[in-house]
Amino acid sequence: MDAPRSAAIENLMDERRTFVPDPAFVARANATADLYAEAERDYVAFWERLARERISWSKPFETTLEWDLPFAKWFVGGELNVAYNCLDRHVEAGRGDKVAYHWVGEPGETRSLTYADLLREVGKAANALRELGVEKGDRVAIYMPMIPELPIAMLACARIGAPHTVVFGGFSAEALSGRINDCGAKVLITADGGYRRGKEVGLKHHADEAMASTPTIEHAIVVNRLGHGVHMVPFRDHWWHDLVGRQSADCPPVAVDSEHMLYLLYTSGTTAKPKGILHTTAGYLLGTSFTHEMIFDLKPDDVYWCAADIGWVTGHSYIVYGPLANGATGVMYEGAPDTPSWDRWWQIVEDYKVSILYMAPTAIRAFMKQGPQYPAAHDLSSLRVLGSVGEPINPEAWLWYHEHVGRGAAPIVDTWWQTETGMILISPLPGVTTTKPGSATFPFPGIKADVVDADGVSVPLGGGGYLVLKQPWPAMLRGIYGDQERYRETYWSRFPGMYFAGDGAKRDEEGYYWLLGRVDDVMNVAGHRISTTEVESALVDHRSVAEAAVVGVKDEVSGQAIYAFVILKASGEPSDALAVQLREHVAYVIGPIARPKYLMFVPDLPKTRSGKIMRRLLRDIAEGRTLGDTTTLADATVVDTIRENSGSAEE
Ligand code: 7RM
Repeated sequence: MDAPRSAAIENLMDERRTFVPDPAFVARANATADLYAEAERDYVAFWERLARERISWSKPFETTLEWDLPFAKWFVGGELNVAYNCLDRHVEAGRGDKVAYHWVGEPGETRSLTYADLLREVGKAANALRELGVEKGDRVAIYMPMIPELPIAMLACARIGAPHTVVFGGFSAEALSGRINDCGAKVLITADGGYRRGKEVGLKHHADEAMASTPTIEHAIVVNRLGHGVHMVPFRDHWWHDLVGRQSADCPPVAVDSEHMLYLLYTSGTTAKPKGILHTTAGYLLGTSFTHEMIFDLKPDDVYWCAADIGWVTGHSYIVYGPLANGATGVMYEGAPDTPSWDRWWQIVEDYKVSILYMAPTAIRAFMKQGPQYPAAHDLSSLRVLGSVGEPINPEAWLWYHEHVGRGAAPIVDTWWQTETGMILISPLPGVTTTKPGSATFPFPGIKADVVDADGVSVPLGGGGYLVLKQPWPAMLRGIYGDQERYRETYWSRFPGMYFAGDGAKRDEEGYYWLLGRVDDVMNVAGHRISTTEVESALVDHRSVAEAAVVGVKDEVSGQAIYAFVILKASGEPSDALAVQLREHVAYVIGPIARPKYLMFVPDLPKTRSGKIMRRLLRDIAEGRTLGDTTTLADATVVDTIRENSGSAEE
């Protein structure tokens, strides 16, 4: 049980089930093991070949990589346009009639847009931005629900070289104005509102409140989604259907430098002000499109559905830029998975014959909680690849996804990456990689990762530590907007010469990577550094548990003690006896040191809009403090409910 002193995080779980690729899948797979060998020989030459093959350049690049740590420039000297690569070239090649998006609104209406439709709408929106005085380099803020005008607005910006910053529709006026002011956006594109859980959610009044304190905003464009009118400020506000509606569809794409800023996406630091993560053009387009094609095994006739929100980086890279650059047919859904009922997603899969489905573990666990009868009631036989992103996926959730959604046949790709990395960096390649439930498996070809101890020394296989990246990659962030010192400090100072992602990880004896959660969340129990992920997975391993979150709370004896918050499956009944049983279950599965001292049954957990559990707030609750920053919390009522019950934890 005693770990060597250098162990940064202990390795407690031992998952031994493996899934070998199906030979029929292997025979048709896009990816082959050769990719690893090619990238290993010379990663710069590897990306150079791909950039020349995959991107349509207005001017070819001269130098593949200039690496002045921590600043990378990829494909130096090249010029291109992202919207051209995502739209025009497919239409020019005769694929204008192919559907780019099947869109489903929450109330039930549908729209399908072909590549030709999208090109036309993007051209008009780009001309509208031009009319409002937006020029290459000017920033545009976007605050919208999940409607087709959202990707259209992003591509319109890309077409004229105006970087966008998308702000989640669920964020407050204050969050919106803070981001607008940080980047000095000139125009805001928004909507009157959208639909969520059967209700109308207004956006324009938040946008108005934000614009009261954003001196740089000159104009707003407003999509009419709800249709019963909102206050419009004369000369500042314009209806999308008026302004965009009257434009010509012809808007020549503006060629920009490879390193031209494509967008900013703000990540909320826990304490400090949000960081504007800066992404540029060519490397990002290459990284997202190539990983999308390989990791999801995209074929021309696939129907691909990434069920994320576009306001999250997952939507930027894997709903908009990667899939469109690949000419994919995608599904886009506006609303919640439980509206009007828990089989909404499975109905969409059946209706559109979705073949590739990409979602977050939080959604998988929510479906698990409801029970397998919902997916079982639908024809899901079209599904052939399943993806997971956003958090570690517990082995039990992985197996549930495999069995009840993938019918035991579709390979699962557990994809690790971040807003900062732009593209997936650790993932299986379907048809190549033997998977293990709960492991993101191996770094993508061309990616050099490692697990190091507190001194930055590589931890031998079988041990846990800090996940780092040791080589630049094309879609990496180019910095934090307006604060390159903070960029250096945040990502490159903990381990000199390495990018530190903030995540813990371990590798097993075969070199498989297992993500262990944020290192800030690691618990220290009597000198043992225990990851939240492993204890949570041990809880979810119990047949009654759908989801769990654990945190370390101050303890006089052990320094910290483990406090578990548990959501039961619909079939489970909370009881003192079950609480005891669950704590023993953890001790049995991974060892007595990890047995939670406290356990509380909860109906829900505090999460961000992208579904990540906010353990920081759970710590505040468990230790009886007032709550810290809650601006990114998806549903504020959840913490109140937990707080009211927190006196009743089992000990
Ligand atoms: C894509 C995204 C990044 C953080 C990251 C991790 C966690 C994401 C996985 C994962 C384990 C995964 N961008 N994370 N994917 N942990 N396995 N497959 O989520 O910027 O919003 O978050 O999310 O902690 O650092 S993000």
